[in-house]
Amino acid sequence: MTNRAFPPATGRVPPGAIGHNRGVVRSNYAFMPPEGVLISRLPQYKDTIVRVLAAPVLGAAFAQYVLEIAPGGGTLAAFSEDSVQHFFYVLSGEVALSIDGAAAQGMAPGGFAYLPPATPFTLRNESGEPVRVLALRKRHEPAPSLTVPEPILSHQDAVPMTNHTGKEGRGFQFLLPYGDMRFDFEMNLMWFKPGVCFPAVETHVMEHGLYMLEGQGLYLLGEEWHEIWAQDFIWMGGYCPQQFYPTGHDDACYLLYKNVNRDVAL
Ligand code: UGY
Ligand code: MN
Repeated sequence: MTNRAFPPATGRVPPGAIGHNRGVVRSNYAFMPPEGVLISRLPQYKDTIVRVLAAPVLGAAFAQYVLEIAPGGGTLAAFSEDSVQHFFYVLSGEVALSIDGAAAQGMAPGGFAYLPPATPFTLRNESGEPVRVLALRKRHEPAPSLTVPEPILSHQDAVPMTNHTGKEGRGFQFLLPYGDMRFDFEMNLMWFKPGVCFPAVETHVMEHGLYMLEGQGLYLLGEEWHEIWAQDFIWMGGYCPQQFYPTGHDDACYLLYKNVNRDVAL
């Protein structure tokens, strides 16, 4: 074999790979099934595959990723960024997070962490199994007389399920302290019984990064409906008309980023 020959085949292209794509990218929203999101790597991580879901090049004012950390992988050294907040949510496996030099603590699936700007952290996979972590970075928007929040390390099981809508079949878990004006974003677990949609199509200034965790449904973005299920990602820019209609037999749940608590920049 010369060095110009094709490497030996390791698999076949699946049917539909040429003409079928559930993914859509528009000026103020994007729908992304996982199979099309190619891998990247980052210099601050070793043995870690990074799948970038949202980035400014898409139109988003934040960045969101899935990190796939192999056993022994993760940050090479403590990492921090001035003015940038980090959020982590464990999708599968167990990861060890150290905040500001403190002893590392294990995070299981459903575990999450918020890090204010300029907070050094390490995120490492010290287990023998691969780990998947949803990560988000957002530039902090300071507001007069408000201090910067403290770090948070917790688990979704410790967060109460609420329902401010009063509508049957809805459930909300606000992973960050709801209504605390020091935070300029929310990360919310949104739960739905099958068939329970929003009371109206929403059109609002806030932006979203949506990662589907459980169940399935139909998502309205602009004027198009998309069938959505676990591991699909949606970016919704400001004023993107949106509605969710959960289908199937099981509850649906997604993790939703939303920028809040700050005035419009003019
Ligand atoms: O709070 C929200 O903006 C939420 N209802 N939007 C959404 O789930 N697309
Ligand atoms: Mn919304």
